Amino acid sequence: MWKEKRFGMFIHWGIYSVTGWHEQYQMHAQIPKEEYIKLADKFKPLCFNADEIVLLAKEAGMSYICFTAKHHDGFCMWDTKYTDYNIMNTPYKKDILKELEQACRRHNIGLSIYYSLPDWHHKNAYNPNSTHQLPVPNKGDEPNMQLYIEYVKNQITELCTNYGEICSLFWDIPPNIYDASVNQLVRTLQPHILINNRGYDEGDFQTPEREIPDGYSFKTPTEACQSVGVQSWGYRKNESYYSKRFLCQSIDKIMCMGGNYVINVGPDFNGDLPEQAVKLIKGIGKWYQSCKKAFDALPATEYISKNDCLYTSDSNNLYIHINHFPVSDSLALDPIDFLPEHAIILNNGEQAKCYLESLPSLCAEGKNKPKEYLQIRDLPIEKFANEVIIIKLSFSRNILDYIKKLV
Ligand code: JFZ
Repeated sequence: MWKEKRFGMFIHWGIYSVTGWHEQYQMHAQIPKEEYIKLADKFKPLCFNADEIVLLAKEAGMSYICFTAKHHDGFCMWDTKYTDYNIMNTPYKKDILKELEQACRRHNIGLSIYYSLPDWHHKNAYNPNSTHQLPVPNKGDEPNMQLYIEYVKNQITELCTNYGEICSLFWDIPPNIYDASVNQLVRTLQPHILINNRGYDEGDFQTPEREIPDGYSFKTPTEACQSVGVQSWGYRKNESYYSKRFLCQSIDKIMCMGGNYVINVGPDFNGDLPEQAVKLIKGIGKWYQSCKKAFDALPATEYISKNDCLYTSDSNNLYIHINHFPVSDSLALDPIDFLPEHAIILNNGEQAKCYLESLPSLCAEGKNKPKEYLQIRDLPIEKFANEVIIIKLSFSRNILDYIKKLV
């Protein structure tokens, strides 16, 4: 189940989108709580169309979305009975989580929920042992972790009861308090759920963020997350966007290591996604869809660290990922000394041109006679300068076993 859900869409959306600055506006701009809550009276995203967003994810080859039910500001994007500070008390007056959930069911997309443990609104939530806290508690706050955990449990019970099957739970910001009863509750309500490691215990999977880790493969189940925006996860009016090439490289690296990946977008105050975000998701999606099979294969870079490329493999197939900046239009694939039966550039489905060639660069000053190795030439590096080129080579035997014997 986890292995199949490779690629997802993270959605950061809350009343902070009205400011168009950052999802942590309240804390960074030091807005007093009484002021900040007025954003709720302005939240009326009439252009929001859950189907449109879910279909965008689906067209990009994603199999789930992860939605911020509650971010650090404490505002709840669902119909909760445990606080009035929720979506039903805005001019919009509709349960946005419900709308997304129904769209997910219509289009067969999984639903995952993000829930922030820092809460800048709830009077018991201030936690000096954690990060992402207000510099000082709000006036009148009564910090009390026991009472706050009760609140979290009540809300999580709603989220795990009223919205059908939840594929994963993304706690945010470790509270540095150990309390296994919280995830136990989640698991009784949602027996198939997977829980990340940012909650009250270690959970099921790790969540590296905005980072491209070293190594060949992850040793624990991993879901990496990354936003299309450099500055913010929530809607930002003057956002700087990552390049398509950078995002493709990041997705490629994480997936070659066997991880899942969620890429984030932030709808604006009208409920629309920024044009550049949509363009990026569509571009990345097209690339991902054509290259998908390379990610269903297993990590193999460890066995063939040649040419700076990344590798994945399933029995007779070897996928070569030109994840680095392509300095030339050819690839020497020594020690492979025979031709594949098929060679396809997944990006456009065209044949890759394979030759057996002796290469001067592989000769050691007349010590060895030139031997012939597999060489791929004329790669479309200009055409796909904004993506990672992935080549599928199909052989008549198990290619990893063979290579392991050669080296
Ligand atoms: C958190 C939030 O503060 C942020 O607004 C966003 O929601 C993001 C997905 O998660 O930010 C983090 C959380 C963890 C790390 C860094 C930023 N971390 O583990 O390095």
